Amino acid sequence: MRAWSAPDVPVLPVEGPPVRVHDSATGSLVSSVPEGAARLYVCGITPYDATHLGHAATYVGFDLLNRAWRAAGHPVSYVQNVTDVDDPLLERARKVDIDWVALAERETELFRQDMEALRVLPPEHYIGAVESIPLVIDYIERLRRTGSVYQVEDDLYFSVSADPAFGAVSGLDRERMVALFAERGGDPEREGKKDPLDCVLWRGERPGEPSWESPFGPGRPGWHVECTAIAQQFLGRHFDVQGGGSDLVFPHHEMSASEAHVATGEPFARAYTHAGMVAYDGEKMSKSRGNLVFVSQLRHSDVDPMAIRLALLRHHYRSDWEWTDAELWDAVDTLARWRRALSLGAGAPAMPVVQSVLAALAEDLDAPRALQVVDRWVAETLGTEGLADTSDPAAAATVHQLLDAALGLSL
Ligand code: 5CA
Ligand code: ZN
Repeated sequence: MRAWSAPDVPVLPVEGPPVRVHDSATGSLVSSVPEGAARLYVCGITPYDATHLGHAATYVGFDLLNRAWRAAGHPVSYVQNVTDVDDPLLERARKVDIDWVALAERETELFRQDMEALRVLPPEHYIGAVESIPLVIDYIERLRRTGSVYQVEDDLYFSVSADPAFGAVSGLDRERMVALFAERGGDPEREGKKDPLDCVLWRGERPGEPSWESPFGPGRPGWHVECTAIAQQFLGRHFDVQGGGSDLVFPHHEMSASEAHVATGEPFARAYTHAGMVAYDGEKMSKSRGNLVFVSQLRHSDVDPMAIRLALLRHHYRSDWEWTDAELWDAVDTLARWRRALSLGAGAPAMPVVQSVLAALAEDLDAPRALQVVDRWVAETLGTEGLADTSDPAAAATVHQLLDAALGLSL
């Protein structure tokens, strides 16, 4: 499907250092020096409600990776999916009594507008689950040939025991896996399964639900195999980073890694990278809890999208944190101050700022540290009691470019 339009990315005067990102599977920073293009898959939205700040934080986080790779001289091949058919979407459409296709289209469109406003670089391939059904069917056929698929009534299941490496992404013990599986769309209690953790590949047709023809009867794809099939189709057998929020570590990323490992005999992503959870009112912001602040709501209240982006960037992408309105207003004030400094033309030396910001971002996307560097430059440039540093005549132009290219902040 169509993604959204790309913002300009200025070319910086120097190349950034090689990028290191956190890998949940090993718990360490992985040096990603891609050969040729860097390949990134980030799990997309399930479009049944508007983009909230938790989603936005996750996509802005991976946008930093995209930008850091580009700054380091790598072209980036970026793929994102849209889970435009799945249980939560169908449930919501039923509840509010609208057509599920119309709901998915509407919310996907709103997401595009939000991403564009936040200057998130679009994926090169933006792929819906529905349009990928032929791919998913092929993938299930491929898994069937490995003997890792079995049937329970009209549904097909992937046997996690087929993958000797199952568990390697999350590193969780079984008890915890079973609990999370039940919480996050799995069915550990279902009778007839070989292992409670086996996940659905193809869900046979149910009355009142959409379905598509397949060699295994009418039905629709399971969630995990959607991302496995899309990632491998558009990025190849393996790729650099699979990303998403930390709520996707298990079962979602574990299952897609296992399916791919069984299908190809090779590892899936080189690193599994996860953003922290954004909370509001003391709990994880989530559609099911309803404690949401929407990006579109803020935009429609005339909040500068760059202030939203800055407020998100003040938190390291891996940390769990709580959204507060105070931080947003703080970001609004900060932007005004930064704009004042940038309007002066001359300022404190800019090249060390470029180097330090790129270095901070290359080291596991440390945006808070990068922003502190900019804060310091602004303070030196504005000065106190007439002690402003104006020694670099081109400082503002350089910092302007840097903010835009590396942090996605166009001021
Ligand atoms: N469609 C699937 C992925 S294939 C899905 O999880 N969709 S979602 O709409 O529920 O979430 C979209 C992305 O936002 C996921 O990466 C998810 O991990 C992330 N996310 C959801 N809630 C939060 C939150 N409160 N804080 C940070 N990220 C979040
Ligand atoms: Zn996914």
